[in-house]
Amino acid sequence: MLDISFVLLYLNKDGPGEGGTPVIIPKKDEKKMKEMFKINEFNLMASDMIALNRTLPDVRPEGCKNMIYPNDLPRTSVVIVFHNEAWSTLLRTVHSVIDRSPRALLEEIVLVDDASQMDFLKLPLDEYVSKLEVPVRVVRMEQRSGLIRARLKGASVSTGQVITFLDAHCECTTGWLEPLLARVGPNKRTVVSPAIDVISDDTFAYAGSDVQLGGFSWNLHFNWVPIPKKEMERRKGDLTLPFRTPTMAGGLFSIDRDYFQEIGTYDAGMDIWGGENLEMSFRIWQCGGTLEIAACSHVGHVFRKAAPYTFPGGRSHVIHKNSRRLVEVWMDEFKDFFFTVSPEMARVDYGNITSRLALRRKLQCKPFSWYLETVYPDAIPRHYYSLGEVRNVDTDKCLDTRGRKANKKVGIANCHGQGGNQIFSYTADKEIKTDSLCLDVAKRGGPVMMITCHLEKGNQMWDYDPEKLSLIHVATNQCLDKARGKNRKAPSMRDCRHSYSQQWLLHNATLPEISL
Ligand code: LR7
Ligand code: MN
Repeated sequence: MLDISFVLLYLNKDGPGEGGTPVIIPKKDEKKMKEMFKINEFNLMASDMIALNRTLPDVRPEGCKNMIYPNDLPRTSVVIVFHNEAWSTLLRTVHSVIDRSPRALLEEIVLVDDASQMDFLKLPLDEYVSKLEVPVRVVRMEQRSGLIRARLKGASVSTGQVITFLDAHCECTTGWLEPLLARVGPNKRTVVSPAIDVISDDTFAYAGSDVQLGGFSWNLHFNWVPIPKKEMERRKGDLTLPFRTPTMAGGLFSIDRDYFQEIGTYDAGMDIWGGENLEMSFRIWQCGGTLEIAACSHVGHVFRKAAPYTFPGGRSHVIHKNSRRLVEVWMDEFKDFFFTVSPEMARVDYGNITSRLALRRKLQCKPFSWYLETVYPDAIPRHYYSLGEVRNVDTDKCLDTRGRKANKKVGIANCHGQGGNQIFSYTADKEIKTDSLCLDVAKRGGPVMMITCHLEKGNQMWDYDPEKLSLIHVATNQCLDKARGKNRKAPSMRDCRHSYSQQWLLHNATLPEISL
């Protein structure tokens, strides 16, 4: 790992990946490349070829580049937790922090090794960082603890007035730190994330991206959502202002040290990975804080398609447990909604949450209904006629998203009772909605597409007749029908005949007061 080529590459400004350009691996090395990819679930061979201090493009909005910041910004500790991270990505994160942060603002870097197994992350790491010009401390978890408890450890040994968390495969660009500290400094209850750019897991190319906000899906995973009109208007065209965001991705943010304590740090009962980002987002908003994205701060992150590490206890168990804890503590009467979508979550053993409930009482936090009304109105339908599977009377099969995203046909599959892809809501706005997608028919005879809900009725408006059990698409005046002809895996649209094949059972009609 520490061979001489690293040192040479470190000096080569025309080298691979400079300026954020993609690294192309020669054909002859492809086999080796694929082998190495499995170690971290990113192109380790490419990463290892790139200098630890490579140059990057300046992707900030124009107005950010000449911004003047106050000279009394608070100092920050940067806390980076890792488990079995690659040398090159970890150290490139560290170098990008050191090279692109004003020395006066950087208290220290704290690396928390969450019981990694690779030898190069032991003594060689200690030795390497001891020679850097900024104090870098390495602390080690005695046993695999997960990123949540590792961050708690890092925070507890750090000393800066602000704590800035980063994932272990990031690259900070010019001017990344000042916009974060400039928000947290004067507003102790404001927690700020940078705009997160994409470092390709295949080529390590750096791609600047426009700001998107944080949201969450019905199964309680973080997702990106477009900026709503209201937030755009509040900014009056100024692209340099920070955005308020309903949630944060979780890995990259700055928080005032005292506020981190006051607001209840993290839920230490959460394991390994997942849920802590949404938990902290709800907690901040519901308990009187503000969550923002600083549009002038750009940090890249290697987005991976899979986790390279183990989840002791099983991935799905861990994630359901963490999610269940946040649902129980923060979501009040809305928890049933999430249990319908993820029945497994409703069955998982989630441990003791007494101290988190006590925290919520102590801080006198607002209800989840307030969050949904004020912060994130589009998260889930607050009024709906039904939520659950949509089952065809003739075939006994269910509507199913088949895991497909926007602008694809909705499918049909055997009903499985496991929630997820078979959960649809017939809403008070007369949409058949699954997550942020609505069933949409553009012409007579179909197809039935899943399109981002637009709340403008039109092609997304359906009448349900609870006696005839028919779902009538208003614009075409046709009925949703079973799969027919060549296409056995998608529902069809036919003139209404009220046959069994056009009858659909909507489940879990929880709000009968909504008249049809
Ligand atoms: O057991 C573990 N111990 C750890 O120390 C598991 C992970 N980790 C470390 C890991 O080495 C990494 O540095 O924790 C960090 C985050 O793990 P990743 O990189 O595997 O997670 P991710 O980038 O896929 O996931 C996002 O969601 C997580 C939910 O728990 C965390 O909040 C991550 O920090 C978060 N990453 C980001 O927000 C970066 C932007 C990605 C997006 C969207
Ligand atoms: Mn990550």
